[in-house]
Amino acid sequence: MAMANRQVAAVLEEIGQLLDIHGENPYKVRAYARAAELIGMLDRPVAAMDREELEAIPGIGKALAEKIRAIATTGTCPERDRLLAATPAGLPALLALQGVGPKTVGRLWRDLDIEGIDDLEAAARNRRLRALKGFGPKKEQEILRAVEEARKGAERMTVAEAGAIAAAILAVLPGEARVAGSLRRGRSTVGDIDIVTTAPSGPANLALRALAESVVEEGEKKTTLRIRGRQADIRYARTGEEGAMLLYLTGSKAFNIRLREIARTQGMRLNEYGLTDLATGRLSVYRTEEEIFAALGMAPVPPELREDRGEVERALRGDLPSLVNEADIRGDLHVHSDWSDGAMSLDEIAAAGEERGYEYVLVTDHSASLGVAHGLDAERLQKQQEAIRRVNRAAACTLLSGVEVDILADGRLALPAAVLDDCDLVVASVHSAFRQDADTMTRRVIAAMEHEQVDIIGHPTARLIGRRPATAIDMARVIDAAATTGTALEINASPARMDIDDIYIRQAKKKGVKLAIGTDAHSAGELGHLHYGVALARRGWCGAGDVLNTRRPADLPGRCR
Ligand code: DGT
Ligand code: CA
Ligand code: CA
Ligand code: ZN
Repeated sequence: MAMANRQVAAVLEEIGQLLDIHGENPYKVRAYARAAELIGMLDRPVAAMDREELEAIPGIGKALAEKIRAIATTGTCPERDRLLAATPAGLPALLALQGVGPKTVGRLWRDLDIEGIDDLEAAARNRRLRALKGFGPKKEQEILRAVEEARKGAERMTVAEAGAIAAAILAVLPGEARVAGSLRRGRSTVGDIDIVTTAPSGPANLALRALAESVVEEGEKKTTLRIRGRQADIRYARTGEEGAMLLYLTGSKAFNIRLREIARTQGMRLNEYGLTDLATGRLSVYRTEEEIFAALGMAPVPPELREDRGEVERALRGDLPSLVNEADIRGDLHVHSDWSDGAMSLDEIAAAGEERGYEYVLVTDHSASLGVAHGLDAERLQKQQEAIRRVNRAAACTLLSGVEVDILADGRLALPAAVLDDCDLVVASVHSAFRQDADTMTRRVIAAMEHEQVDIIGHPTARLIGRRPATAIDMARVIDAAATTGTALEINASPARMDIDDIYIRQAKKKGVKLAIGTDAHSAGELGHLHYGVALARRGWCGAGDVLNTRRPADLPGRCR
């Protein structure tokens, strides 16, 4: 898997910080920081450069070039693996705290045995930090505030992080296991990970103990772990009886409560073990959720709909909406190439699209303006369009030529209308001046929609999960304007964005606004994030007809015809 430059840069920066934590030579530390900076600024993807080309970059020597090669192809290198193995798992997370750098983390570790955020909080509360030179009561207070802030920010994780932890747990469980909870329901963020397994609890608990950072609670029915700074609940069920447990642990809580009421009205009690007939006291157990829905006289409710937002009544009537499926998707509508900040060449995008069975991929590189590295100006966009035509002569997956044009602070677009006219489809996004007040931001985006050339608004709220809040944009007004201007709204499927969220998707759908799923992929692997966007569309009750990606190229809006 080829890594994008920014990913390689992040790993180099991480190595530099780890070295710094370990109190290594400052020159060595600085060399990594500088290499990260250099690679972040490069035009060409390092994944496509050989060792000699890398060594030709001033500031990158033989040893660094070798590591960069390893990182670009595998995501890591022996030096990083060695450092990570020598560092307590909870230590790097301290770097995220306001006012705490690598040198401080190193001293906290060596002098006070602090190995993570819990240790740090306890030490600050017990006034042990002031034992360190340069630390006083005021600094202790600052640290406590930073810990509190970090806990708030880190409360919910991205679906990618949750998915990776869930996969690690599934891999060690000695038996069948299913993901449940909000992760299975396809929510845009996940609080904790929930898993149902029919594995025997004894051996399973042994395996989990070896995997986890710590075990919060361990039992024959339920085990709770801390793993990679997150929490996971594992529930044990007997083979052949796991349907009720999966239904219960998938939730949501509101859905479960409604379902229990439905069971009550039919003279039954529903819990995580099955359905009990209240008249006879007899418990019936189920292997699948479908059997339980059937026993309640309901159509099976897809996990994405289980929020008690009207789906229970629809399921009882047997007329649940038919939802868009991943198989309906014909292409990706937001992908970056190495013409701006992506890692893939146009050929590689076409090949990756073909591999995924797509009919098309919309190439949407950044426009040139402040804030985005290596954006396209009018001239390079035209050149790219020519290049796309050349690629399309041979490719099975058609590249549509688009652009992700910046919506400037005053609502103007960063490229002239005449240039946008030559694009198949135009995505317009906010990448600057995120703190405008609600009215200014809302008018700004609506002004962009009023441009005849704009087909899709990219990541409408501009949030970055856990890092940047949504802008103050008034989505109700934006949705109305999307309906009147015929502009589609993006469902950005990048786990870091998940923008717009399910509630807005449903509002948009109700008003007849079309949704465009885009992965915002900067590398081939990220094209696989599409399913997160499909899950969001399903959570917004979208059918295939509501989603542009289900259309053939000739039926897309813009100038694709
Ligand atoms: P999260 O973790 O905040 O992203 O959201 P969930 O939905 O995964 O919630 P979680 O982990 O607290 O609980 C998992 C499922 O367990 C939840 O979706 C439904 C069920 N559940 C939890 N608490 C209750 C409850 O008080 N009553 C009922 N009926 N079910 C519950
Ligand atoms: Ca959960
Ligand atoms: Ca849970
Ligand atoms: Zn963007």
